[in-house]
Amino acid sequence: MPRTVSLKHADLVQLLYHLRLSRAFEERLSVLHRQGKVIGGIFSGIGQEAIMVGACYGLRREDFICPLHRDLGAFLVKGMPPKILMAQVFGRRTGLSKGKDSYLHSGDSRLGIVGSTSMLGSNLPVACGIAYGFRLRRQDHVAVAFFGEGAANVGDVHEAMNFAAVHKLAVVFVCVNNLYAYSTPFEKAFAISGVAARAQAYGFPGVDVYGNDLLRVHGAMQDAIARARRGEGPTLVECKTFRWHGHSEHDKASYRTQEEFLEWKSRDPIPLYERYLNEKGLLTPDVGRRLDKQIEEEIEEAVLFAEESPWPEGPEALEDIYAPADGGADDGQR
Ligand SMILES: Cc1ncc(C[n+]2csc(CCOP(=O)(O)OP(=O)(O)O)c2C)c(N)n1
Repeated sequence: MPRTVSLKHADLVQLLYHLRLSRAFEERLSVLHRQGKVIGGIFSGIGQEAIMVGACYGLRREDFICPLHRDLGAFLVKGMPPKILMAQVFGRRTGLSKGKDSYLHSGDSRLGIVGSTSMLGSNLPVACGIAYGFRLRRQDHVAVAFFGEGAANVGDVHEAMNFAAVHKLAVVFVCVNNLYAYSTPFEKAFAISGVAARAQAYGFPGVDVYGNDLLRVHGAMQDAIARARRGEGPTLVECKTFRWHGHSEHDKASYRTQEEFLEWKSRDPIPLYERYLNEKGLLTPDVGRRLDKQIEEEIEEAVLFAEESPWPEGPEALEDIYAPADGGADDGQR
């Protein structure tokens, strides 16, 4: 059971801002995708926001996150400006990869964000490498790697967990268990009831939290992060949740029942957290309106910025492919 989180009132409200920003950003993306304005696929994390916000809120700039395809909220909480992220999905030159790809395959080393490859699970060994670097430089920063329960059965994941355990690396492995890997239900891919139980076999703690409860996720993550900073090694935090949309926006998710979908929709992480804030008297109508207005403006500005941004020129595809040979300035984006 995670310890009780003690956060200042301003932080508690800021957490709601991040939940609502992630939701609003992804809802807008869904519409933009249907309008044909977005390049490539969109892998919506709507319904899972409490995990990204709870895990990343409070991380240092120097800490690194290694998110996967559904973890857009993590980019925003780690400090990625919405307009840069929007330009990325529009495939524009002002986006993260300057138009080389779309969606979440790019990161920004200045913000501590590593873009993912398409190979599920390949981000976990990368997180181990980053944490090993922290060890060599005697820094108490942490690396947080996200993966789905589908990715959990890939060999890279096992290798990374074993390596992190043996070397007591400052890594937190966050398994976003949304019960389906594309159309494969959890019970068709696992003979156990959860992924967290595996941690014991590697030799570090595994924690199972309800992923729609922001404060529970944040509490479990704060414990795991503190342990990592103390040099005591990795933790596996499994967060059970459900994705509301299909695997990607073209997928109608007909492999799930309507009852299951409605049941999980009624467990929306945002009203759950809002009820908590209300009970504490922190979510007055004024605060709610101010947050909504701010988010609406930020998203409008982001869409406008993306739409007005230039497309990349062909030869630019060959720029920024390798690290500068002279060790010179690196703008951090890949
Ligand atoms: C190694 C590997 N195997 C298969 C795929 C194809 N693939 C992409 S996403 C996906 C489902 C992933 O499910 P999960 O890891 O649970 O994450 P979720 O999409 O549910 O967030 C699959 C099978 C891939 N990209 N990489």
